[in-house]
Amino acid sequence: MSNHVQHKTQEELAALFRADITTGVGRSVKHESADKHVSGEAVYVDDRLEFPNQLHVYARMSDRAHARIVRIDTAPCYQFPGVAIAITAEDVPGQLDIGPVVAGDPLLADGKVEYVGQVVLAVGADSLETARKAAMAAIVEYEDLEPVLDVVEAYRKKHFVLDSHQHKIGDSAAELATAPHRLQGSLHIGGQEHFYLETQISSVMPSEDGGMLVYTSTQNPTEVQKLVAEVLGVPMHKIVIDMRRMGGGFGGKETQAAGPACLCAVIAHLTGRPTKMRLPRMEDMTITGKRHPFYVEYDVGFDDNGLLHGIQIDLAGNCGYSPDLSGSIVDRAMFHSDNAYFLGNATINGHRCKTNIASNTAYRGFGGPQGMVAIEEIMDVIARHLGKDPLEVRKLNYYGKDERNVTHYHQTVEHNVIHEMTAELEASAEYSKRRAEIRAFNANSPVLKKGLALTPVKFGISFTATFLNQAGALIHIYTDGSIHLNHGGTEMGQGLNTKVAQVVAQVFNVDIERIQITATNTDKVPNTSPTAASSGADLNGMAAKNAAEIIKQRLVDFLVREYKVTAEDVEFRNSQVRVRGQFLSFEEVIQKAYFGQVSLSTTGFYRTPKIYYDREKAAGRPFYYYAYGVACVEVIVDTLTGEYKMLRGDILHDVGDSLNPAIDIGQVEGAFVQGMGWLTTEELVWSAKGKLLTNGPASYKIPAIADMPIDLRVKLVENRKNPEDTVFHSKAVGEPPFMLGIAPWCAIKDAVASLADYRAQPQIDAPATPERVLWGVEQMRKLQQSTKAVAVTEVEPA
Ligand code: MTE
Ligand code: QUE
Ligand code: MOS
Repeated sequence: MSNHVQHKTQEELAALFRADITTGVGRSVKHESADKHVSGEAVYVDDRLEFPNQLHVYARMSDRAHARIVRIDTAPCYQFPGVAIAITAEDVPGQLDIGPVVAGDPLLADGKVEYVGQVVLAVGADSLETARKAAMAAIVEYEDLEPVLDVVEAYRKKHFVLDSHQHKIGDSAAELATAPHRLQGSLHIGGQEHFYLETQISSVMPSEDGGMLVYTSTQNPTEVQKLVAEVLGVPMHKIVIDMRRMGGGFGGKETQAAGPACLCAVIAHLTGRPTKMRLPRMEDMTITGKRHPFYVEYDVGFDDNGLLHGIQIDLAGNCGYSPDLSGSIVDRAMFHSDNAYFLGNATINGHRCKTNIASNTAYRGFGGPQGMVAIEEIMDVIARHLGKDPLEVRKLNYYGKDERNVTHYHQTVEHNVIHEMTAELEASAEYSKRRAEIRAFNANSPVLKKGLALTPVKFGISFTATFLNQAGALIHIYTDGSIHLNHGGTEMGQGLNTKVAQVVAQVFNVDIERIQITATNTDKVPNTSPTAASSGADLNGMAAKNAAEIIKQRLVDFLVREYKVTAEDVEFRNSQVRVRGQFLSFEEVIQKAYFGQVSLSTTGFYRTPKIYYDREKAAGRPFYYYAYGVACVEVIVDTLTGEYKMLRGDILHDVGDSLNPAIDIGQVEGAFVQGMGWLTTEELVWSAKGKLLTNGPASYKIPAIADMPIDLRVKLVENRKNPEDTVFHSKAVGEPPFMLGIAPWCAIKDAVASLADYRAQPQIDAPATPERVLWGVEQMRKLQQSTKAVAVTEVEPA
């Protein structure tokens, strides 16, 4: 078995050893699946070879927002040849509820429906089309109940899915009463459809002893495993989840991939046949939750310079019909209602409003973007009120470095780099010069108006549910020196597998080609946290590093024994190993270690240090560190139609010491555009009866290539390693740059404000669709005729 090791001469090995290092972290290694993505060969769940005798599952959705179910008759379903089964809530063998944190999400409607789209029954048939026809033939009779569809109504009536929560520092009421200026206002922030290219999908194969093998597109394999076990009423060890890659997740597959998986499992259990459920786009958009829309009320006191004295913000998240992850999502909105600003005396209230729409869920930023939009609106409102450049007010209110650096949840902001980053971008984007040019342009252009905005991002990294900050990994080295790598994270396009492989390549100092990335599988690494909160690489990278270091230490110890040298004599480099004066290839070392009876397989583990949060006291250190970014965007607005075009975007983003600059730049660009889409063209519209009308790409407009800024310049901060002991001193990148997309929204309002000589902030709720921009234009034109302020109320000082 030793024959496959190619024997090189000592000179050859030494030359390889001494060559420039070409592997490991910090390099723009291409995405592990890049070639397959481009050629279309990457296998998603729906591309797998299908199991023989498979059933396709289709869900019949409620067409009522709130109703009691009077009768369900599935007999008509069976008239269609090929139908195997039609199930309702009564057919679920185990637990019906699949709520991720607290109960509230029945797998199938249980006597009542609470939104249009709620799954009432499901049919398994030998084709999707037959399953659909049969499901639509079932008889479902309802008795309508009054729905609550308006978040403000739910907020006023305290119609909540979970209790409200408060963050408090200082005395905002006293400061508000005495501040030189005080303004009150409100803002609606829209939701957002995930629009992952691959819709929710699962494929389930019954296995021995009542077990199930589940292929599913999920960010959270362990939770799907737990919920499939619960709906079947079997222990978790009977269920195996396999997840190779998602065609995008963006938070939408953190909890809501479980429904199709559980429906498939129940039908597989009842029929003994393999099952597959793939949601058509319209069904996916109707059944699953989205980013939470928010309604925000604020009361802010400040001085003549625009410095905050006191602030109260009430954040009312529109959670839809059930809690899902809304507890943590509204928390994160509260945690980010400071963005990069020292609030001083602040009271932040978070409310979780219950409405009769789909249950809103995780979406890139996890509530953080909504909190940050609120404070950015407030910065603009203050600037307009005082006739100042919004950037001046923003910079004035930035957290200080050694003072004015305690947040409203009592965490001290350390290693703040927002000042330097803002200064760098202000210079490279020529902010002042372009500000002057834009004012001159606008003065001479009656219809087309330009706007400019520079906005910061400070985003807390770590799950605020502290226990989730843990990860595991598994490494085997086979006798030919090839490495099998597995970890608890999931690949959704963000490049996590590539980064984790780079980490392992770095530890062993071997070529990345030697490392085989494998599907996330609950058999290999158990009890995983969702791949979320941007922490995939931080947590799983560290767990894999731990595993690799354990094996490497065993190899070093072995070589020390075998060659009677010291550990300092052993060096791994370029897939070779030097043992004092002698050179061995990595595979030779592995072979020798195998024959020396050294274990070449191990698990690794990581938990984030330093963090804690006391929810009772609303204080602690929920975040290990913060990631920062700044964006400067210029827009041109047609004030006759409300249409706009982003002319230029300059971005500077902080990823610490990047694990992979190419992937990180891709994340920054993609997140920025996704954030911009949220706040500009992506509008969710429901009918008066609660039916989602924007249920496909024809009516829901995500950004396309032509919506990109004409000139987009993205840079990563250089030579600024994460001061905390993160994986090779990198910083998380997945979510933070999403909030760079606030700059285009502010730039649009800047352009509109020019119509009233920047004396007032137009009330343009998010998303700033062309219609809303036109309303803003109208407000400014009216203001030109009277001096009365627009939507913001000025309160006289006491
Ligand atoms: N990038 C791509 N291409 N596809 C995705 O679905 N999800 C985002 C972000 N970037 C996503 C993405 C979200 S919501 C999160 S939390 C992070 O990736 C998760 O991955 P990470 O923790 O490994 O960065
Ligand atoms: C950011 C996140 C998540 C979060 C907190 C964050 C997240 C998530 C949870 C969560 C909380 C409690 C649970 C649970 C999950 O919290 O994605 O299972 O019991 O799932 O700050 O992204
Ligand atoms: Mo991302 S919203 O934490 O999946």
